[in-house]
Amino acid sequence: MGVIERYSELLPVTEKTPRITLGEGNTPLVRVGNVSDMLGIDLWAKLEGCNPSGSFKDRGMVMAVAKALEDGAKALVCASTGNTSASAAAYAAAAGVPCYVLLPAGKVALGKLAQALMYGAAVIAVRGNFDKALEMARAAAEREGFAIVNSVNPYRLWGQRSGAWEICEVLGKAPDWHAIPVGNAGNISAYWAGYKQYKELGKINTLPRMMGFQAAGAAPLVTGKPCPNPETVATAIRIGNPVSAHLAKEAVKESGGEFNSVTDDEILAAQHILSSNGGIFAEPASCAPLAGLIKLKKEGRLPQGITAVMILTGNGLKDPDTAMSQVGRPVEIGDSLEELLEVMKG
Ligand code: AN7
Repeated sequence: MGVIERYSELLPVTEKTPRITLGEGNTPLVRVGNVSDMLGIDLWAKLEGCNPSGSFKDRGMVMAVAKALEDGAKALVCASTGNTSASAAAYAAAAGVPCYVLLPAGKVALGKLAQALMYGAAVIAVRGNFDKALEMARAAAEREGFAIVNSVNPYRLWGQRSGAWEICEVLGKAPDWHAIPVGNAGNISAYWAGYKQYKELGKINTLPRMMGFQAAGAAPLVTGKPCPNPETVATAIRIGNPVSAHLAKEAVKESGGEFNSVTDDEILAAQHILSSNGGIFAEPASCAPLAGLIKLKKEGRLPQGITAVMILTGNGLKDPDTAMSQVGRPVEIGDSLEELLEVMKG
């Protein structure tokens, strides 16, 4: 059962909303034992890379596309740092509706680009950053009457609330801390709305502190002003002027949380720890929260014994180039057993 059917009572769907799904949602929430011990907390990872297109975007995209179909949209448009385009292209393909995706030229991870092209979207590389591409996508959608499926589309945030509901269902409560990467700032806003909705319904008694982590080179919510030239290895969150900044600020303020930034080196170190100590391969942007928790631990600002959930927003396989730049190459041998045994001795 996908997000729409599973949560139809909590979402703004009608009888006319098509129950489309690619099997999104219901992703694993796993305890990361080794890293919990290292940090002195109870750390859980929400594996959003297990969604059909490999990122959390599918939760909201299924809603946005279903609503676009309900409204008779002729085509979908989005700008993207990669994952939104992969997700939009997938659901557009399944729904049989054309999809235009605008990408910052040369700044999208290889796996995501391959996805958008394979799913058959019209892929347009804009010489400019994501913020510029989004401005153009919105203008084109308005001019042509196409459905914009970026998180400015409120149905995206509705669907993304489902992540919070699932976490509460598995833990039987809300976590103390919710640690999440922040780019265009939609997901942190959606999670906060999801937790609040569950509290209002009496399904949970407490709310988490919303801890939003940005890359140091693209940290407008930490510095308090737009970043005209965002730059980071975590290309998914290479965003300088988040459209949902106001909602995200509200979420952080209301929850007593904070925004913080982490350097590219800290992000890559966290990615390596998570994969080699935790067996979980998440893309660089997804590792910003772990990098942030490690940073706070070093600063003595990580309360010990708390339950924290980090949202691993995208699959590590999406960005093979960054991963390969961080690791060695395989040892190559001939077809001799002796040689193999020699190599295995190290
Ligand atoms: C892996 O795909 O903005 O703060 O165009 O791909 O809700 O934007 C991606 C964002 C975190 C940030 N982690 O979420 C896009 C895009 C990953 C992401 C974010 C993104 P938001």
